[in-house]
Amino acid sequence: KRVLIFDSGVGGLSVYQEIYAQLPDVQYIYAFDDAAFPYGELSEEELIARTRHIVSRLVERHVIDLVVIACNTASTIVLPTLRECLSIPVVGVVPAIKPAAILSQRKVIGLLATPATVQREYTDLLISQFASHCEVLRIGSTRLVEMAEQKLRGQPISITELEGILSLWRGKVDCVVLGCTHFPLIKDEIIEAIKGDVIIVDSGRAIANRVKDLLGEITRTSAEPNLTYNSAAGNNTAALNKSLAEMKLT
Ligand code: DGN
Repeated sequence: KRVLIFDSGVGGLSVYQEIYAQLPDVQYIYAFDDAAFPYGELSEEELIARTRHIVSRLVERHVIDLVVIACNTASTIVLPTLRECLSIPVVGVVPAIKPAAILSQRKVIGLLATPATVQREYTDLLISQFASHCEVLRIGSTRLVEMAEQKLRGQPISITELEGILSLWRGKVDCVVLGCTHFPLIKDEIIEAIKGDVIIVDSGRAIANRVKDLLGEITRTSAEPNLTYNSAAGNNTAALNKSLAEMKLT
């Protein structure tokens, strides 16, 4: 079986790690559109057109059983279009508002995502459906996405800068939703910057469970390279490759 995992950058690797932990024998293609990174800055029209174009081209060229859109920014807007034009299952990643609303004692949740995701109608819907009894303090940050990319490329990231970005939450939230797939990559730093007891939730494990269930329903097997990178740019490639090797992605 072969799964395509797609994001605008390296964030989808956090989702890949969770899926791989459950399904080590599956073949993976990891594709990231860093020519248009960061997706949080694109208009909805651009994002839909770009994602549809790239993903459908990849599905045409490779034998793929299932697609994971490992990007909240894209998933909260492109899933209906993609499901319409592809004949294989498409799994999306959206902010884990529902578990956070259950886990939060104080009923004050922090949502950390891209500027686009925090403003999406889909996010409003998730909140009104699952967390209407909670206060949700949203922080949309492209800088944080860049910091996650920096970390994976072996560059240091500043906890002081993180503290500044997250200052809205100080002493308020007891549960934080990582609503961007880049953020589990800097989870330790986020915890350090929040200073205080918080539960951190992301969607990785739930996505892995969903992929496992769906793949179980497919019977075809195939034999191709284990992991392929499709990248338009390559700054600090050596450091990035080292991080990928550490994550067992090579
Ligand atoms: N990793 C993407 C997400 O989950 O929303 C965001 C990446 C970006 O381009 N900003």
